[in-house]
Amino acid sequence: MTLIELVRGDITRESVDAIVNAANSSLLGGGGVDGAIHRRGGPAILEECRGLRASRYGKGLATGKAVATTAGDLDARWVIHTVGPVFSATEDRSGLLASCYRESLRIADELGARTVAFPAISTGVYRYPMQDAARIAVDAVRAAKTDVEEVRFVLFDERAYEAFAARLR
Ligand code: AR6
Repeated sequence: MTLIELVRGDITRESVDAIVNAANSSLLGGGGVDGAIHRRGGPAILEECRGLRASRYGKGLATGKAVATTAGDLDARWVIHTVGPVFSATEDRSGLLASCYRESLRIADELGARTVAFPAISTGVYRYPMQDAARIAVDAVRAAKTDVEEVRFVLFDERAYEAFAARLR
């Protein structure tokens, strides 16, 4: 059984084995939580991401997939980068969003991570509606077969926190 916790705050301040990053397929950084993780984690993360682009992900990391790097100066051992879907009003991309959570936990299992912090993937720049994203996130983690003992959703604002809390109840 995986314990699910909710906290309001900045994911870059969390002490966990792995922090999940809402990245983009370039793996080379961006705004939002991605920018915050690279800023606080320092250049070692970007350096490893560049290496991954050069070796395994020449075309970028596909939507719904995940890959790990060092966490640099963050209080974690790894950052797991995953690429959420851009929200579409005409196409159901919930499966891709669920895949981000599932794949991140699979990578966490490979690493031996027992505590993992997630942001609300795709709910910022990628515009996924918060209530839908919260339902997909909570349900995906609940359904996952994983050795991760604790999943912490780290929600940046009250609206995100309330949406996740409502789904968890
Ligand atoms: N801690 C926790 N949550 C945060 C933080 C933080 N420090 N900063 C923002 N959030 P976003 P996306 C919340 O835009 O929608 C980037 O440019 C934010 O309020 O970071 O998946 C990437 O490079 C929102 O609820 O990610 C991609 O190009 C949630 O994190 C693109 O944005 C996700 O917002 C990915 O877009």
